[in-house]
Amino acid sequence: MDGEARLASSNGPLKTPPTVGVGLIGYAFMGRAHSHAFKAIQYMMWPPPAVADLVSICGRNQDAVQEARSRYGYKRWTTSWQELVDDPEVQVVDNSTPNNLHLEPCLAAAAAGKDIICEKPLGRDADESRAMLEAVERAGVTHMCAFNYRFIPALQLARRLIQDGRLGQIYHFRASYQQSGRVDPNSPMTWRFRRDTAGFGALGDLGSHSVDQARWLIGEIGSVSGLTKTFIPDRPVEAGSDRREPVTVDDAALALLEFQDGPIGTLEVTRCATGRKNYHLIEVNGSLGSLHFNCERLNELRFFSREDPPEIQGFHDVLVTERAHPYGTVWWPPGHILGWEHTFMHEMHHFLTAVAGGGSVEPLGATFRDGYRNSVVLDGLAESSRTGRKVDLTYAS
Ligand code: SOE
Repeated sequence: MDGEARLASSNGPLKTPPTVGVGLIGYAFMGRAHSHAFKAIQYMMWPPPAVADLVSICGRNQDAVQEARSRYGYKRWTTSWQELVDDPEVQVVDNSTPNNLHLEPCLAAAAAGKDIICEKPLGRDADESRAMLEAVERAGVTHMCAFNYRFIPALQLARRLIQDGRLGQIYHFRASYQQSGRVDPNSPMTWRFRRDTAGFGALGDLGSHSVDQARWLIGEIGSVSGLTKTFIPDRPVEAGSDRREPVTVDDAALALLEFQDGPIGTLEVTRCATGRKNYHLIEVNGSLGSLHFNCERLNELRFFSREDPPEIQGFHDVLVTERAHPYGTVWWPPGHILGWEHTFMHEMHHFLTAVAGGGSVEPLGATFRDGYRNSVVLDGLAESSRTGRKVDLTYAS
């Protein structure tokens, strides 16, 4: 159970939790997920480590940010992230912006002594991620890189089984993250298809999750061989337009991984797996057992154990909603399943716990060091694809 979710039961004593002032930069997809989580935590997880006081929200479009303010319930809005960072009521900066806007606000927030949660991937490359890591370490603030899949109960159970030795010696890690939301060549450009705004394509957006799971479940990655590919070279500048703009990132990436402690792994990430929605397969094989997880079946973990009697050996489907499972005591009765948004509630609960206690989010949560090391792997994979050679990874921190 080390480092795994342990929460108070919903019948805890009545207490007045402290409040923490939150400033959110970026109001779209992740801003919405984070805001919902901040607000909903106390409905189910009482007493919360801290109640998020939604102080300020920032975005570039004045009309849209004003609408988001009233919809999510922030006290004020601004179009200047610097103003949000300088706001004395803001104790925590939540950076939910596109990847090119992670660096500067995070550096400023650290310099202002604010605790920070930043969306993944941390930087557009390892240099940016390292600068952010050094800034938060210098400032001594609490920091978290928002790898929300660490907060899926089934994956926390997987980690527990691996750490308890139920899989024996680990041989293989396998991740395949497949989406198809942008398989249509006429689906328009967004920041996700530009190198200057995104850094990488599927590799950064999806691959960073897979690399994080690899590191969190198995351990540090020592070398990588990779191949990246762009299938759709240009896209309409906006929906319905005849004008097209070049895509400057990958649509898909493949990799071979060698872990420092011996296991080997494969990685496949793609935005062009027609029919797949958010299919994130994770498999681990060890000398005693195996695990299988797919994000489209978020509540389930398939487990094979050679220690089972021979006549019942086979993959068992575990519905990870029992009281004994991670987060099992705070949710609905067993079998009343959880969804994707709950991962953000678990994540924010964990982050607020660290903020309230002035501590770190590790080992359960991802720190900026995890974000930096993740970037080193992604950069190595891209370099390997360019050069056709295996890349031995070095971590400066
Ligand atoms: C992209 O479609 C995306 O939303 C990622 O940005 C998220 O990180 C991932 O969880 C789901 O897919």
